Amino acid sequence: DPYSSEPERHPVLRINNLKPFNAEPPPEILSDSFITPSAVFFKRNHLPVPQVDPASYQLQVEGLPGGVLTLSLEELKTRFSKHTVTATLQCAGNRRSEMNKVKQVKGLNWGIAAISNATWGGARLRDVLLAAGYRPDVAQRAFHVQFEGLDKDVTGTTYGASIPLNKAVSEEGDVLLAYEMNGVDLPADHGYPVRVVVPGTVGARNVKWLGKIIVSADESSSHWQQNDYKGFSPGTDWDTVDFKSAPAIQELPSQVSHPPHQQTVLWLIAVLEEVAVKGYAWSGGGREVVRVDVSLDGGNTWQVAN
Ligand code: MTE
Ligand code: MO
Repeated sequence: DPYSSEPERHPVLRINNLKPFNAEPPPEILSDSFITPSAVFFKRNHLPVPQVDPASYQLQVEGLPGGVLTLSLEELKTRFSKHTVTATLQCAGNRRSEMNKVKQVKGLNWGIAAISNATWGGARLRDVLLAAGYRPDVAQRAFHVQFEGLDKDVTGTTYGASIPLNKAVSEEGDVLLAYEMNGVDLPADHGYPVRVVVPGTVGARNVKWLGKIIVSADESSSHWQQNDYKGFSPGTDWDTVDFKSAPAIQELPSQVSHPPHQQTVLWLIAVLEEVAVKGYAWSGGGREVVRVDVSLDGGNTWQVAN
């Protein structure tokens, strides 16, 4: 059983699938604390959790004029300054159970909590690419930065994804090669010892258990970049879908568009005549939430929350 050495998980997690492990916290936890404790942070694995020895761990960086750069964990931690970024991670499938009520779709039946916040600490991808020989003229032939995980399926194929080179090298992009989550080493489920954190970008590109970085003219050829995590018109179905016709999701599109590019999930706690409204608001692409509108009559009238 490739899943025989999976880490222990917090019993409060709501399990969506056991092998591979997929689970979300009870939604109340999200409003109880802005930072989601790592033990209950949602977990989305496509494959068994790999066991990585930190002493022999190597990160390879390929595709730049400097040739292949190989970094140990120690080198990643000491050669590059440590940055911390607080960022929300959301799975593209978050709230699929609501989508399923409108039209049945494939994929894990997530509730509203396949989304969590953490403070991530690590080296900037930008700094590592510069050390590997990135120069602005590279951008004339390479457009993507591919990531390969160390998690493998039975055929040996690893999880992979890519992001645009622009995002990877942007000073405001805040893309991290994170080795810390909420102040301590990454937990096994979240990519120990190193994962990519791409703030504002769909969860799928935040590759865990990072083994290789490839700067390339092409997007990742992985199944999850090419034949999954894409958006289509409602008339499209699985028998006729042409995956090549749609771009890979990067910034996550809103799933409920009131207003566009934002989504708000609220739950109610009624105490006598007073109603406390709790919930979360999220905005993709690293943009801020500008307003939260609340309707208590099914959307006829709205009030702006303070
Ligand atoms: N990275 C690897 N190596 N393997 C994976 O299965 N899943 C991706 C992404 N990175 C995945 C991965 C998906 S779809 C999501 S939503 C996030 O990791 C989930 O990150 P988390 O488990 O830390 O919440
Ligand atoms: Mo995801």
